[in-house]
Amino acid sequence: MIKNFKKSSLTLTKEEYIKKNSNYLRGTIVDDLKNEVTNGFDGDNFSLIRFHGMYQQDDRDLRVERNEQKLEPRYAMMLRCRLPGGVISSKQWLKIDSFATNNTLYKTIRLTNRQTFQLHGILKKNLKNIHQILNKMGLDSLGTANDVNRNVLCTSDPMESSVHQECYLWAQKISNFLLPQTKAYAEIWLDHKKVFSTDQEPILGTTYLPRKFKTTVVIPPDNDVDLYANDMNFIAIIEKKKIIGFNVLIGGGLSIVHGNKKTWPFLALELGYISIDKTLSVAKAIVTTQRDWGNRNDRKNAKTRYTIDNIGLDVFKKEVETRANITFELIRPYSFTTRGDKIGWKKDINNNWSLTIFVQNGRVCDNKDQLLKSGLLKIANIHNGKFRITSNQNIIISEILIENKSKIEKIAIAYGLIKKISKLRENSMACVSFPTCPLAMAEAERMLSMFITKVENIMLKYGVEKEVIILRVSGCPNGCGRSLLAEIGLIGKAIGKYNLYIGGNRIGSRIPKIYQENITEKEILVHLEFLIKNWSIYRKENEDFGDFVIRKKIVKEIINPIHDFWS
Ligand code: SRM
Ligand code: SF4
Repeated sequence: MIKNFKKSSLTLTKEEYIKKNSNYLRGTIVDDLKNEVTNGFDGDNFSLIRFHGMYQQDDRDLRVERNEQKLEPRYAMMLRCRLPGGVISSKQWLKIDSFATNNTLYKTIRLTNRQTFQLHGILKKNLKNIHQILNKMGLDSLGTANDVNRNVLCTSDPMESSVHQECYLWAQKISNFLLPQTKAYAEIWLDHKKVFSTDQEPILGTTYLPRKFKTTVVIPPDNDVDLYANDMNFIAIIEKKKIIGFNVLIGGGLSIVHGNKKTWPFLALELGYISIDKTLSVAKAIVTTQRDWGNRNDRKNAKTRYTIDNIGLDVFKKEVETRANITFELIRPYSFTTRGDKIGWKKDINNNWSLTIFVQNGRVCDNKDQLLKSGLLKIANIHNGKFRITSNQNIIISEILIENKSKIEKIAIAYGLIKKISKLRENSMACVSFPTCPLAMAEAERMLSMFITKVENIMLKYGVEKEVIILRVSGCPNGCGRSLLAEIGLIGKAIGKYNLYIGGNRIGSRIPKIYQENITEKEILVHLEFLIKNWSIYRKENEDFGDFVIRKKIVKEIINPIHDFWS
């Protein structure tokens, strides 16, 4: 039954007109690049550059001061690279590091929880330069933002097994297959000759998707990609060490609007199993169904999960079957047991070594405790292998030849890259938030490290300091830090104030429930002390924190988020 199904009508959102009138994402970006009066982009271009992988931002720490001085906000761009599966070579890393150091305001590299990196603080005049550097290295930033399929995730380390390698190849294949076809990117940033008369978007269409769209390719039992938060997921089914097909899940997403009950987080739902040869046609069918049936009248109701709610999963599934000319088979058995990265040394399939390094909040910089940026640079200079960015904002130095192992280990130790840290810290995550994120309501990245130290002290006090708790912080309800898949999740409400959610599970298949609203960090710590103390005393053997608070009915379990999240 199709309920509340609205076809696009006269009340299309402004974004829809921007896309439609953009001439395949060109707008007047070229003119804006020539305008030296402002460091920003004008009107529609502010939105259109996102399709090319950039966001216009300003330093929020400086806003008031610059306003008082009657200066333009400190505009600069953030660029997000497209890096399906998170793989980047040492050579590429060296160039990225050099650009970050010499041409950005913050001089850091930020690993994201979608297996790529962002460079914050690029002045408009330096944008072409970075695109050309990326292009020379075989990289780009096309489609890493706005209403398209974003960077495709896969289970982190392709060198773990041959199946992991296959999985990585699928992430690349799907990313390339769903990429915008417009030549605008090449024309604007790489100075290619204008060829727009030949532009076509057979999959995305002239107005692209109604909203952002996220994809994963996953090898159980690792759920490091947090697949349940994604629009389209391919869970590998393996026979005789080969991927023979995928279970397909759709409709996950985590963002909400505080107090708006028409928004809710949602876990991806099972559509069925497909054999491997059907993968791209099913991906196309899912994306085009969402393209045609997604809500273009209200961006807060436009993601796949709302389309599914509007029309029903069965109708969505039938349409995908028709478009892909397939019938979904029954879901094949699968299960997840882990989500975090395996920090430290590991041997790979070729008997080379890999070293997974914990990166607090994904921020690659030097500070007094750790020279992470300098250390990675030094390693990149002697390392012939690859770096791999994980969905937990960490980095793997992979394919280390045995003769380089001790050299790399020495550097890693000397620069403070290998450190003993608690399981709590190892599994923590925060979004970027201040000072660059325009949507931030409260601190996230800049508060997390100290906050973790305080929670570590509580855990030590009650003798549970060796345990894992998944704790995550997001600076606003968009939930980029995936707080709504954490055992303890904080979501910013205002400066210094957060909503506290508890009761997610360790593997990321349960949404936590609100426990306290709009409280300060000090108040959160009081609540956490009470909860952790009780957990340490009354938990069953090996019972996780999230499971404990549900069993003890401290919060209600969320079974159907549409009904249970706000009730
Ligand atoms: Fe996000 C918007 C950062 C993963 C949900 N996100 C933003 C922006 C671009 C703010 C903006 O629109 O101007 C943030 C840039 C901050 C900055 O200064 O860098 C931002 N999001 C991030 C990153 C860097 C967080 C991180 O610390 O790693 C992640 C980049 C991923 C990538 O490489 O592509 C990031 N964002 C996520 C996730 C988690 C995920 O994808 O696994 C989510 C929740 C899952 C989901 O999509 O439901 C997420 N970001 C959002 C939303 C809410 C979207 C929605 O459905 O309503 C926004 C706002 C929007 O799109 O309107 C947003
Ligand atoms: Fe910005 Fe909010 Fe995303 Fe954090 S959760 S990066 S504050 S949009």
